[in-house]
Amino acid sequence: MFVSLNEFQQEWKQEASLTGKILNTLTDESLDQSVALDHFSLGELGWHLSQAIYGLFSAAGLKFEGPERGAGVPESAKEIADVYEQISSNLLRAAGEQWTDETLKQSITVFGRETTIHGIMRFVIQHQAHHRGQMTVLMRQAGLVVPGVYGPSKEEREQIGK
Ligand code: NI
Repeated sequence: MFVSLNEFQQEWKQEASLTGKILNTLTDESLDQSVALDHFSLGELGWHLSQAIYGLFSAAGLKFEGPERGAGVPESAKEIADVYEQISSNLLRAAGEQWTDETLKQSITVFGRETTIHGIMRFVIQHQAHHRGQMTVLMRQAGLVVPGVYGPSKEEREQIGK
């Protein structure tokens, strides 16, 4: 549970930089990689992270600029990474301006589910980590070198072992 806004902002910065590591490793050619035809592709998952940040925090009452309305998944990996970085910093700024430590305890209903502002913060972080995990598998299938997230990746471990 986040008891202070600063605590969330610090954790978000760390998590966003981990997500940035993943998104900045994607290539345009890798975006179509998926486990099976009717599953999310790597590009869709990357784009979904920005949409989820915007969708969930907007539903929680935060006013900030998100991805363009109705915009489809960009064909450029760089654009997916750039939009994520922009939305992530918009989120941090808006939360700092519009919310206080007190706000975090407010009860809210988001998509029919009763929660609190701090509950949404935790949910968005966990949701993002969940999809990042899926993405690293698809990245390996696409032949990309996977960066470590909460610990070294296979490639990084091999590098250390040398
Ligand atoms: Ni999701």
